[in-house]
Amino acid sequence: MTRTLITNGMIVSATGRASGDVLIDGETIAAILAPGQAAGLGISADRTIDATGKYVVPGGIDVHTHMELPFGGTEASDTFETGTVAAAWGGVTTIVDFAVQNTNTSVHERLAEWHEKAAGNCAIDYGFHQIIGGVDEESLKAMTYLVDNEGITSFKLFMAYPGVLYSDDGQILRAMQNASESGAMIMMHAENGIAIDVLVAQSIARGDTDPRFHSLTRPAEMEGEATHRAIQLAKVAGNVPLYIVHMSASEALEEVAAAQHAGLNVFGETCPQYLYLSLEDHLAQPGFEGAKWVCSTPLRTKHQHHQNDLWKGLRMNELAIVSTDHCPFCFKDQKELGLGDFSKIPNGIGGVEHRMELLYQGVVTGEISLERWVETCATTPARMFGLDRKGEIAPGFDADVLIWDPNNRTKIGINDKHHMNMDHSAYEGFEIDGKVDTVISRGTVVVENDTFVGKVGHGKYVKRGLSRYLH
Ligand code: DUC
Ligand code: ZN
Ligand code: ZN
Repeated sequence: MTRTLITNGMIVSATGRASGDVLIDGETIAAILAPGQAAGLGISADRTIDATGKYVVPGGIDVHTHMELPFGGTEASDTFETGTVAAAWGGVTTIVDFAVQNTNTSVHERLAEWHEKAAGNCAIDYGFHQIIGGVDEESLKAMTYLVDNEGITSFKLFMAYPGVLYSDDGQILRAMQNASESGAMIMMHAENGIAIDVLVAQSIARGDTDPRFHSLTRPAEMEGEATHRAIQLAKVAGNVPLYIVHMSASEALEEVAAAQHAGLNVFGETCPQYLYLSLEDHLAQPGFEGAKWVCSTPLRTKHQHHQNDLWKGLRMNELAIVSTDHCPFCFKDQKELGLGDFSKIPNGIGGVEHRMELLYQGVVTGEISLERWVETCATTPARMFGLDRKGEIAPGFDADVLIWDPNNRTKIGINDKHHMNMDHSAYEGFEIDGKVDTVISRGTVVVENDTFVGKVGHGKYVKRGLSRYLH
C-alpha cells in the first residue's frame, strides 16, 4: 500500500487548527503527527507532499448536485464524468446526487438508472439521495427498503413544481411518517408551488416574460410559508429530521431558526448563489442574459437583508451546510428554451467547482471563520448525511484531503478557472484570495500543479448511514 506524508501544513478542523503532518496509508488516514515526528519514529513514506504555508483540510463534500438531471425538456449539462472532474478541481472529494422518481415510476428502477449513469464514470466518491416525486404505497415501501439496504437515508420532496415533482400536504405527511419510522431525513424544496404557478401564469399573460420575472413570481413569502408548513408537518410526523434545501430568503431562515429554538430536528442549507448573487445584479441583466441565473429557489433582491441574514445564519448554525444545488445548463440551446417565456428556462446554476473557493472568500472577508468553512463545507455534510468515514482529518477516516493555498489566487471565469460543462460561468470575474493546491481522494492525488491527474472511474458509490444529528 502506498504511504503518503503531508508535512508542515496547518491542519484545520471544524473546531480548531494546529500544525501537523498527516500520514496516509493506502486509502485511509493512519495518523496525525507533530511536524517532523515521522522521521523520529522511523516512519517512511512513498511520497511526501510539502504543505508549508498551506491549510490541510478535509476534502469538500457537496451534498446537493444534479448531474445529468432531466429538467424542463432538457438535461443538466454535466455528466457524472465532467461534473465530478470539475468537483475535484474545486477541492471536492464527495458529492451526493439525487436519483429521481416521478409519479407512476418505480423508485427501484429509477435508482438503478442513476447507478447506471454514475457507475464507473466518477472521478471522486458519490452517494445518492432519492427524490420521491410520486408518494404512493409503492414508493413508501421503497423508501424503507432504500434505508435498510441501499445506503440511501435521505429523501427529497417538492412543495413546488405541480404536475412534475410536487407532493401535496397529505403525501408529504405520509412520506414524513415513513421516514420517522426508519430514521431517514426528509429534504424539502420549500416553495408554495401552487400559488407560484398562478403568479407565473399571470405574469406571462401580462407580457412580463423576461428572466427577472422568475424571481418576482416566486416571492420570499412563498418560501417562508412553505418552510413553515413543512416544519409543522414534520412536527406532526413525530419530529422527523427535516432539512430545508437551497434556502434563499430571510423569511424561510426565520422559520428554521424558530423551529430550532423550539427543539425540533430542523436543519438549513444554503448555496453560494444566494450568498453572492442577486436579482438586480444578475437575474435582471438586460435582454435574455439573466437566464443564466434562473434557479429555484430564485436569487433575491439585494435591497432586503437576505444575503446578510444568510451569512449570519451560517455563523449561528441556523444554516448547517453550504451545498451548490449544482444544476448546470448551457446558455445556447438550453437556457434559450425560455426565450420569450421565463417559465420555460431550465432552472439551475452550475457551481460544484467553486463552492470551496467562494466560501473561502467569506473567510477572507470575515463573514465566517476558517473552521466554520471546514465545518459547513465538509464536516457537517458528512455527519448530516451519514458519510461516516468522511469529513474529518483523523485516523481511520478516508484520506480525502484538500490542501489549500491561502497565498495564491483564483480567477473564476469561462476563460480562467472553469472545468464544468457549461458555456458560461455564473461567477464570471469573481476573484478568490486563495487557491486549491492539491486534492487527494481516498489516498490518490487527483489534482496537483494545476493539473487533473485523477482517473474517471476512481470514484466509488458510498452507502450512507443515518444522520448523526438526530435528537
Ligand atoms: N432547483 C433548481 O434550480 N434546479 C433543479 C431543481 C431545483 O429544485
Ligand atoms: Zn429544489
Ligand atoms: Zn436541487
